[in-house]
Amino acid sequence: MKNILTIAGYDPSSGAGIVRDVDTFFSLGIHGLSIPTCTVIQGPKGVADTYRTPLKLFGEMLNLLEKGLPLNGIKAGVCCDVSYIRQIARLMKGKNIPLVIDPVMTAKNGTKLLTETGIQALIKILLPLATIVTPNIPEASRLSGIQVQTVPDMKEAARLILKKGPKAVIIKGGHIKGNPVDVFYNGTEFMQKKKRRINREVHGTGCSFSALIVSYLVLGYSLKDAFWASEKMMEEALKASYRIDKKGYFYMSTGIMNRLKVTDKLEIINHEKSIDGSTGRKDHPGNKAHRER
Ligand code: PXL
Repeated sequence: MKNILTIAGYDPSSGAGIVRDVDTFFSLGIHGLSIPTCTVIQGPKGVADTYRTPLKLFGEMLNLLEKGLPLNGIKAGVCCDVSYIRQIARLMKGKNIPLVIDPVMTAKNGTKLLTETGIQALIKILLPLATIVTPNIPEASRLSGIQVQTVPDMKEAARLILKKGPKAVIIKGGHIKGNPVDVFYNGTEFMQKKKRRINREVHGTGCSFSALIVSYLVLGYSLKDAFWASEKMMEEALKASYRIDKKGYFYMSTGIMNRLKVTDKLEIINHEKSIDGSTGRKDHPGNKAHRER
């Protein structure tokens, strides 16, 4: 079994952050480990507050993992501040495994999830260690220093971000006008994935996407194939997104996409049970459970 560690925020509604990531890892047959940098108080209507994990606790959880647990990949999401970033860099020392960074800076409603000094540290300390970094448009603008509005801007930003150290950059184009386009760049080649805009607000798409990327890398896919496979999986998962409340954001899960198959299996089991009479067939006169129903 391969192991991937996610270091990100904890969202009790399981829409984003470490729960979303771990769900993604397991759905691809990979064991998921998780360490929260913070707890983000939120539900289907968005973020209300955030509380950082005490640094001592965060460090102890990392130390526990470092003592002998083999890691095949690491994903970093919400990093909060410099001290968490330093510890992630320390964890990467001497490890030749994929590190995917989703450089989350704010929540949908504008709540800050990374400080200004945290952004500087992410650029200086984490980007040089990254296999792939997956900013959205505002994050790409911050990381590159240019105002990104169009696909040519995205390409220019990807070139600038790549110079800061990651092996590849994927800029998610959900914020551009018209239909969204995601841009991949590995230093030699650009790839673009044109997408259709869906008319629902889905929570945790960035987390799922970066968790898919690190999973496919750990499964041996090339950078380009990991990008393409993750895009395809996202398409399916978004189609299957659902509400956990009558109102508010939609949620998604690559794990829950197996739900239909599980339901099918249950139907088969129930059908077989009813044939061999073990749960009370209608035409089994001696079956007490049936008579009492
Ligand atoms: O979608 C950004 C994000 C990532 N991780 C966590 C979050 C959010 C936004 O709310 O709460 C834990």
